[in-house]
Amino acid sequence: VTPLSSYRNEGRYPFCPGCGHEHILDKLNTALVKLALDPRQIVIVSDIGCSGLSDQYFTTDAFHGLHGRSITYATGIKLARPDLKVIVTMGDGGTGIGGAHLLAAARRNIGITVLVFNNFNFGMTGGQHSATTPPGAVTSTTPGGNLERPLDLCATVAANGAGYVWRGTNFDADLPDRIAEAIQSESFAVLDIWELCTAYYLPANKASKKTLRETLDTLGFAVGLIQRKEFPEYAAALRHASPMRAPAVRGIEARFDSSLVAPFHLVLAGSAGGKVRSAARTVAEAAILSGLYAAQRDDYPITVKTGHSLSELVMSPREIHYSGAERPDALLILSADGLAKSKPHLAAMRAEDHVFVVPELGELRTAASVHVIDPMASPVVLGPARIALYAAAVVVRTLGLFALEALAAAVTERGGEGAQVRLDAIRAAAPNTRGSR
Ligand SMILES: Cc1ncc(C[n+]2csc(CCOP(=O)(O)OP(=O)(O)O)c2C)c(N)n1
Ligand code: SF4
Ligand SMILES: [Mg+2]
Repeated sequence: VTPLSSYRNEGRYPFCPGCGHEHILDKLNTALVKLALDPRQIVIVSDIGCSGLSDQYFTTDAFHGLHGRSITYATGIKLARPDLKVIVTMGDGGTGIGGAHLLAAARRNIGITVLVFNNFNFGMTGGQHSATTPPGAVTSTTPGGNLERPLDLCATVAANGAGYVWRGTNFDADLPDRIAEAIQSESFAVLDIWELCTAYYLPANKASKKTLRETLDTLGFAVGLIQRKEFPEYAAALRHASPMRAPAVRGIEARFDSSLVAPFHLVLAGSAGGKVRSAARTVAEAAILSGLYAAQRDDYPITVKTGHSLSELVMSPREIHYSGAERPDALLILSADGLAKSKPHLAAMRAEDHVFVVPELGELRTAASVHVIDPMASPVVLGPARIALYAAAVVVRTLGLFALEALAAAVTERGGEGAQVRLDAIRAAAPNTRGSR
């Protein structure tokens, strides 16, 4: 891989002027440039809050989830792919809300790096005090001055087994080197980086670079490299101790052909209960059986039994490094829920793209060419749960993505209950199929 001069993308940071988050991210970038890692080997897992906005400004992979839970996602990623460098960006609020996860990660010494953007308050929600707010500090929830003792993050994780622990401020010249060191170490690495929220904390407390140091001294909190020890790293230890615990991967061997020469993006959009995701999975497996790479990304509401169900599929003769399909080559819309959810996809489509719809959505307006699929015209009667697979098979056949036999083979190989009904749905999509309804 050619060394990169930056791991930042074109995006401008959204932070308030002077916010310490911006300095830390620039220093993270310097550290990454210094390490010259392949960006595909790096995952930035962001927490929630202003610090949680960080991942989108980098050309690395990323994951963004719930407040205080970033360490859990990062742990999962590291366990699945120990070869990756996993970096968490989280606020002090996240360390309080996700305190138990911080402790668990330290006890396991899981090999991820956590950068704590410690600005002593919940920046994003209006400057409420957090687990690290210094005594006496004025915040929107401690108008008379904070009465709680701040959490000594570093002492806590160090006592509980973290291999690399450092504390300093965003003003420290050696911060890029320490971040690089932490990423390189095969340990749970925590950098508690003190900085200032210029919107809330700084005006209420007249804080500065100098007062950060004074507060550290007054509290007696250790500064600099606090711990560097070689404890066993959890992901490696787990693989060593019980190799069988790695998830079993069912290999799919290619035995059909595909004429695809470029990545093809297919989106299936329908409703909960419509077996949209399983139809997409069958198409993805058939693509792999046809010698292609395939990636599937699903979207459905937390209330899984109601609302939309949407799958974005990428099928490609080349390795896939991005699994989204913002502008589909083909979009299959199976219901009004699917239509509502796929509006942004539809808006991005052009004349050379294809939209497939069920008859009730036939009036749809789009720049792409519209094909109507009528499940009632299928030569075999399709239960509601098989319409998505039938329609997906019609799309595959109409666009000549690969042979319908590959779809049938995907169903047969997976097997299980209902395989015969799924095979019938696929066969019904063949051009000359005759049957009685
Ligand atoms: C479980 C949960 N509780 C509360 C919130 C609301 N919330 C959003 S951002 C935020 C504060 C973030 O503070 P911090 O983690 O310190 O990040 P900062 O904004 O200071 O960078 C809170 C409480 C939430 N999103 N999730
Ligand atoms: S509110 Fe505070 S933490 Fe958020 S961007 Fe503004 S200065 Fe930074
Ligand atoms: Mg904060």
